[in-house]
Amino acid sequence: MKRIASIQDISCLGRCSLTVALPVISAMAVECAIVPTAVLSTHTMFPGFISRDLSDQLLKDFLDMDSSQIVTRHWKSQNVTLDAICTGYLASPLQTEEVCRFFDLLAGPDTLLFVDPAMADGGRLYAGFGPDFPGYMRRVVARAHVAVPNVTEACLLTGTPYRETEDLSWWRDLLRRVADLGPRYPVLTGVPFGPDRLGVLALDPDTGGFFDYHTPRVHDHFHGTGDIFSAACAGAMVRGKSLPEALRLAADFTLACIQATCRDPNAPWYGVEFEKALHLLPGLLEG
Ligand code: PXL
Repeated sequence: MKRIASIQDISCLGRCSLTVALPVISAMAVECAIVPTAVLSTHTMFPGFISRDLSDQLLKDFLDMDSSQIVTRHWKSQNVTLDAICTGYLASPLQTEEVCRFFDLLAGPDTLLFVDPAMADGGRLYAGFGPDFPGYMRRVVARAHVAVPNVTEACLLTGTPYRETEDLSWWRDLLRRVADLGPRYPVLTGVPFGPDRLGVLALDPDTGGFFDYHTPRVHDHFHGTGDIFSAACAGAMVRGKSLPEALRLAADFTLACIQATCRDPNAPWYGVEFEKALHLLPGLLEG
């Protein structure tokens, strides 16, 4: 069985990050090993959330510590092999460096490095991040084989003023600027294609060609959908799908999760009811 290591926080309530990656990746018949970066009472949209940074468990100062206390060193000592390393929400600038060290130590020649620079949405950084954080996240993005910023994150990573526009040439320029940061395959998520469709835009730097895929837009904001998209996309890639196929599958699955969510006024906070759509994943993988 293929194995993905998912490096992101565990928010105890609010369906995002690891509580989404674990079931989605598992439903794709891929093992999901985890490196929790932080434990939060809820995701950061809830007022008053509490957060405990777990950097000590990840890699920090490993030369000074008993190596058995650090996930990365222990895995290395056990010769763990990983088909992909996926990163999401990182709790501090230090963790962006730790993740790069994790890549150095645990990525083999065929390990897919999949980076979702989960730090912002709707034109704003998530609560708790200072304005310098995108500069740190840029270094993780530079290492990625596949990087999937949403449009806000792409603007912050590239120092581009945030805009809401349906001008595709503007999004293509933004994506080229993300490519300049160094990821092999940059992908923009949450791109509007006209007033009623939303989708992804990817660039193949080898050919300069663009790929896009879009689905009907649900005019509402749901939390955690980016994490669902990333987990499904990475899962599909380790199951042998090409990047365009994986992007299509992930977009279709994310839409199915949104559509499965009742018109519940709490849905934006508690995330989408992806549990109702997990059964679709095996069929999407066969399609
Ligand atoms: O869904 C992205 C995400 C992940 N983790 C935490 C978050 C968010 C978005 O707000 O707060 C802790």
